[in-house]
Amino acid sequence: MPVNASIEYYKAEEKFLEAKTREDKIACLEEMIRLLPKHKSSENSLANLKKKLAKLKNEKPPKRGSKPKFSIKKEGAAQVCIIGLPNSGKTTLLNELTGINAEVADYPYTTTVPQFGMMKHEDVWVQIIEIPSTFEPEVMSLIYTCDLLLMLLDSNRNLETQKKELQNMLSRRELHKKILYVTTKIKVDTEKLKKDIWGNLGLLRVYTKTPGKKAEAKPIILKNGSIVKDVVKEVHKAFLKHFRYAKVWGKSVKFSGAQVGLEHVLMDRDVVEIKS
Ligand SMILES: Nc1nc2c(ncn2[C@@H]2O[C@H](COP(=O)(O)OP(=O)(O)OP(=O)(O)O)[C@@H](O)[C@H]2O)c(=O)[nH]1
Ligand SMILES: [Mg+2]
Repeated sequence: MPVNASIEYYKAEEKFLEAKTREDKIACLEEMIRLLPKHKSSENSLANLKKKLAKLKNEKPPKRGSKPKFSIKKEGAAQVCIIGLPNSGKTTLLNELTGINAEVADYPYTTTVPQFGMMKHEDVWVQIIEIPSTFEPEVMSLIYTCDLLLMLLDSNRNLETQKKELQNMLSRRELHKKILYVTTKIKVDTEKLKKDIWGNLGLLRVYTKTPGKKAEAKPIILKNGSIVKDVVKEVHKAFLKHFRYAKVWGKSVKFSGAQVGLEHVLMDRDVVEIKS
């Protein structure tokens, strides 16, 4: 944020934030550079604006019909997309959640290509993707296949307006996804957020076990509401025919090692031993 900038400067910035085409963005940036107070404390802002301008000017105007599609291979238990207005703290949060080191800067449209990394929560990995705030169709297409949206709301701006704008943008594209709202630029408890992300994915972990041995360390990931039958199918479909009963340890049973049938509903972190 430049020091002592004029109202005109902020108006130009606002226009820049709303600019849709490369040409408009270039024009707005040039205007912002012109209007920026030229003193020592705004040197950084000036350098950032110039960098951004150079980047835009170097970009070839996109050819019609030849836009690259982004496709990111799904990895881990689920895929979560981060969306928010430009400069709302998306990359900062992505870096915090996944430990990657994607570029963060105090100007909008720093991220123009989806950035992604893996978040570890307890013993599961979840893929997190930053959707660039250009909202071009080829980046928005990533949202169709993701499992959850993290919608970032910048606490320095009006929360309701941002929410509306983002929600409208999604519904215009017929993107109806489960949304977890996160307010940024205030202290965010990352561990709690990781827990909330996992909780909102609607998944559960089940550890299989063979008699006399410890449960497997790596969980099988299933949808909430899954039953013993789903675990058996996951382990080996052929076991279904020979299934007799299962022993379960964990939250879904009243006592450890309770005997249950194929229709028994499991809960997160249950241990299951299949008897056939
Ligand atoms: N004080 C503070 N600043 C933050 C926080 N999160 C982000 N910022 C700052 O906000 C600016 C933008 O952060 P980014 O993470 O690059 O935001 P972004 O949404 O990825 O931005 P674009 O990719 O350009 O759309 C940077 O100067 C960050 O340092 C936060 O929690 N607290
Ligand atoms: Mg970014």
